[in-house]
Amino acid sequence: MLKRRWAVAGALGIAAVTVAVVVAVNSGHDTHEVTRTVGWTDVLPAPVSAVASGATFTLAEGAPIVANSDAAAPIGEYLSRLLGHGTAVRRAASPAAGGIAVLLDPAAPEGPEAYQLDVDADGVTIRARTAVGLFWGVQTLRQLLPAGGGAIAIPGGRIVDRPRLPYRGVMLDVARHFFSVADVERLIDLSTMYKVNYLHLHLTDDQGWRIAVDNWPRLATEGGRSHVDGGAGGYYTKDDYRAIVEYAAARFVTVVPEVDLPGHVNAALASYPELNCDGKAPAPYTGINVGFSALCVDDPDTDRFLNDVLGELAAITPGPYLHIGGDEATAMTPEAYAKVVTRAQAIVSAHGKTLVGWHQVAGASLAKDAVLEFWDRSSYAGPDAVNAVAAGHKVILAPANRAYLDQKYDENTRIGLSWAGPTSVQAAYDWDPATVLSNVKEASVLGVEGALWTETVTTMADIEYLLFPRLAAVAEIGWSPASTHDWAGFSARLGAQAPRWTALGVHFARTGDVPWVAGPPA
Ligand code: TNX
Repeated sequence: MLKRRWAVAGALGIAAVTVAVVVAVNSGHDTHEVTRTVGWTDVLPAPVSAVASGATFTLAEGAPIVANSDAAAPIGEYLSRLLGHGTAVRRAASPAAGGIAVLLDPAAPEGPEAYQLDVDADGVTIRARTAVGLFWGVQTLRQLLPAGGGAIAIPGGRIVDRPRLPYRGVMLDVARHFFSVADVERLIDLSTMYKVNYLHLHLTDDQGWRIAVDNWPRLATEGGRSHVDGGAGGYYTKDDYRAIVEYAAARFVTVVPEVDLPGHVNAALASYPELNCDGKAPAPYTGINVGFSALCVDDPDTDRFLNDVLGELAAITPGPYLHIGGDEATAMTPEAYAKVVTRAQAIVSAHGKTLVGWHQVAGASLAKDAVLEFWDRSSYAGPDAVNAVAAGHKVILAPANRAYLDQKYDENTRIGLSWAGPTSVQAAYDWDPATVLSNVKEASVLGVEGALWTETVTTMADIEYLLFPRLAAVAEIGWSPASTHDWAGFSARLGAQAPRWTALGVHFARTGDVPWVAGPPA
């Protein structure tokens, strides 16, 4: 009972609540907690428009959930599971009194991911032209419910919403340390709360190869055996990978697999002597240096390797993108680099996929649809990238000083690197995709990505600690209109997530710069 009351007071605040400020110490941070009403203005990412009506809807335990089509029904089921109702989803063309309706509606707001959420005294209606729009509407509704569930008053009004940018990504490096399918699934669940719609898996690097390749089995069985600082490593079988792809797809998340080429390949070189120019396999690598390994360019084995690896990955990846890495290949000449990337591009295209590469790939000859992922700290991506953007290539922005979420929050953070940071929550939030690069306008920006490299990250709790709250900042940058940009407003919205994260057992960083809302008690 106490737990429920806290959930209500913390997440919705039915009764008038006084503001209490508690100073606590958490993982070296001085944090302050506030007790206040959470509701309509706390939706994160900030919606395009949200108008409160003053009405109130009371959602009863077991209230009916209605869906109007085959495509809407799974979203109704998803909502039903979230509410813990155990109620079967009913098929009906219009809202049921006292319930929640998820309706595919061609007259709903325009846009591939847009939705409208209405709450009035009789119930809740989410309308969208697409299933994904309904799914995002459900994520918004979740934020109007208490962290703990149960019969509750939902404030009335209307939200009309659509994303600013089509690509809002999170990257997980499973090469420096390996993470289980269950960990990846939990990351998907936590990320979709903030309307993240791409999961970029950095599957291979010097320290480990994490995806099974039938024609080159030792890549996984040998190359997957190490990680940073030694340890057992691990890899995904094709069935594991398919399970992740399927779990993601059911939540409207597209997996972008990355095989990092032509540098960052020590794990591959260590597994197959024939991939090395001198025919000798190097030892496995467990340090954290970069830039020392390279594929042997003119070797036919390298060609066979590229064909098989990219071909097999394309075959198990329903999404449009294959990421081929392309960063920090400093152990080879620019000519050799361009040759391998150009070859990889041809293979990716032959399999009907769109290439994504770290922005250095702009030095190779790319297909028209290839996407550059910008990662540097600078506000200029270099002449090759400038030309590529001028020629029409789109860019995903992962500026290291903003969106590399492996960086420490401050000097006291117990894990994390610091070459591009430290990156406070405010630093992860205070940037604009339209102006971060002097030479790239918003029309060329496909989206944004929060990248979690895992040299210092070994557990799911570590993942959560570095991504939350900062992933929510990057997600809002990608979703919300520029006009909503405001640190004070954002940090208040962010503080309102604390009871939800606590209820979900998320090991988030209670940084000192955010007014974290109290409850529910742990
Ligand atoms: C840079 S930038 C890397 C990764 C490291 C990361 C650590 C880029 C595409 N590569 O290899 O893990 O920094 O912050």
